[in-house]
Amino acid sequence: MSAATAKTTSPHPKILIAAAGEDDIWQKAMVARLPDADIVTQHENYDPVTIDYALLWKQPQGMLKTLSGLKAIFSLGAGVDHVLSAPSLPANVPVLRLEDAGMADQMVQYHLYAALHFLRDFDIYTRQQAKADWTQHDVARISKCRVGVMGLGALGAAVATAMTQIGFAVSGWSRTMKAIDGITTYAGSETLTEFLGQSDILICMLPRTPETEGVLNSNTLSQLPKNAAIINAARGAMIVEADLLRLLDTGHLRGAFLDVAITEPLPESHPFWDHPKIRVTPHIAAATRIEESVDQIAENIDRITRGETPRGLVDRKTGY
Ligand code: NDP
Ligand code: OXD
Repeated sequence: MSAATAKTTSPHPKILIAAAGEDDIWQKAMVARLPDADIVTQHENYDPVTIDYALLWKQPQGMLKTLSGLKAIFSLGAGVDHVLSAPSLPANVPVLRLEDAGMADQMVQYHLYAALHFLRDFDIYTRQQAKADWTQHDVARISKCRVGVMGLGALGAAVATAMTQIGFAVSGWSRTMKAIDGITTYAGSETLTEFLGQSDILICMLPRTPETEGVLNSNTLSQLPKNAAIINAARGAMIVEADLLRLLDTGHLRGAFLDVAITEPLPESHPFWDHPKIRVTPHIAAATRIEESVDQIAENIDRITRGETPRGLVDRKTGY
């Protein structure tokens, strides 16, 4: 048990868990971390007005409307789009997200694999294998391959740093200016064209907000260098799917490695599944690690109880 547990100052908070199919796992972990709290899942009997904290992942519609005494809402993921889009979201309750919580390492692994897929021509060799074609291609120099990371937050910054460590030439783009060792940084929409124009492999690590929805469309994707590749493990809504398909089919883009889609699970008839230039994974880039997450949540409950600002507080104006 960590020192933070011993110092817990919130004696008997009432906590509700609605975590899609994982309520019981979260409940067990939270009970172990906060043994004095009263922790229920959405399927148990509880009085909604007595709930202090809601821990949510894809909560049922209308649930938030019934929780009139909430002190905070915790997203059980890094993204908060599923919470902020709820029509019944109360206006003045703080929304908190998980920061890293074991996800950064996994995002790094996912993006290293995907970037090397393109650097080392595994997309081309996969298509060749289907035709028993033994043609060899020159091996590209990693230092000449420019990786652009959109979003330099808890996950994007870790991905960008890992890319520099294996030798890619890395730049990053964010809303406000960032300084990260070894990375050329850009900020704001006025720099987007310049940033895109020098990204041979574009990684999207943005949150879904009204500003980022559809940011990768015909216009912006055309600003990537010819033969560029895209990796998106953030949210499907950042890409206009029809525009991506068109730019792949016209040959401007070389390929796409996609962990997310506008509709998930990706429908069986979706053109992404069997497109020769697209690799699909089923939203597995980074799973929330429960142990790290319950620590973060418990520490935040402590902070709130002490009247301090919690970690991972979402700005409702920017949407992340
Ligand atoms: P953060 O909130 O820590 O970082 C977001 C970054 O995006 C920041 O650098 C921010 O800029 C930048 N950003 C936000 N809006 C804009 C904008 N309009 N223009 C330019 N930059 C912008 O998020 P995380 O790194 O923790 O997570 C990113 C996303 O990854 C999550 O929101 C989630 O959707 C997705 N995700 C996907 C998973 C998967 O398994 N597929 C798992 C976990 C997360 P600034 O630094 O200036 O604030
Ligand atoms: C998240 C996710 O946002 O898993 O954490 O997508």
